[in-house]
Amino acid sequence: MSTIKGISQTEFAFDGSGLRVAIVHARWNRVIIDALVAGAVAKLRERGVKESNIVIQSVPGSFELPFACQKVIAGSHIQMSGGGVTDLLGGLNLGSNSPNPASRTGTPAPMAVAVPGGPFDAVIAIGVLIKGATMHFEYICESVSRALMRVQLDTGVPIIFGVLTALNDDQALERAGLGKDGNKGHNHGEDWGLAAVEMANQTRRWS
Ligand code: DLZ
Repeated sequence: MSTIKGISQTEFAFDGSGLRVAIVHARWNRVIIDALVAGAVAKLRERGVKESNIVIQSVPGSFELPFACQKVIAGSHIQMSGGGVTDLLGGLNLGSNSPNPASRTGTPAPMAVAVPGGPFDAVIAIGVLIKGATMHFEYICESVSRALMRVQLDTGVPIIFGVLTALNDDQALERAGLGKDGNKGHNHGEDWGLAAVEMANQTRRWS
């Protein structure tokens, strides 16, 4: 079925089994962030990305996303011992299927060890910016979107733009599938997971 808004499905289901994907997310507006990250991870898994090849890094706010993406692409990251989806700071609520117990309980991830990892095929940058009373929102939206574009063009690694720029809480909740009053909305994190697998595959073809 075609839609007016939102991502339309490709005829081809891209394979994620050979891919390595990083998710870099802000911690502002955490409930919404957690839902978006969980949506992205669910689609990555569905497309066959191995849990050990999904690395999650958090940063304080959306403003920090471009710098962190650049560093993550450059290869500086830490991986949880024990395998599973790697949540570097722990505390991320990925639901009852999360292989990392620390993620479910909200306690810090134990035994974080630095390991060299292979290059990332795609990075998903996730943030939730909600307009306030000042111009802060406009400045961050503008600079973050431009900088994420620059990082992907400079590095050649596709960055999926998972930054919600909402005018109010309800807009952001709806776009994370957490809408109220019978309108749950749609979790855009799922689209970002699919977009990462597609762009990673296409980048290999185009390179
Ligand atoms: C300061 C700030 C404000 C007011 N609002 C948000 C927001 O809605 N979403 C978000 O991700 N981050 C916000 N921040 C934090 C900034 O992104 C950044 O972390 C700080 O200014 C420190 O550089």
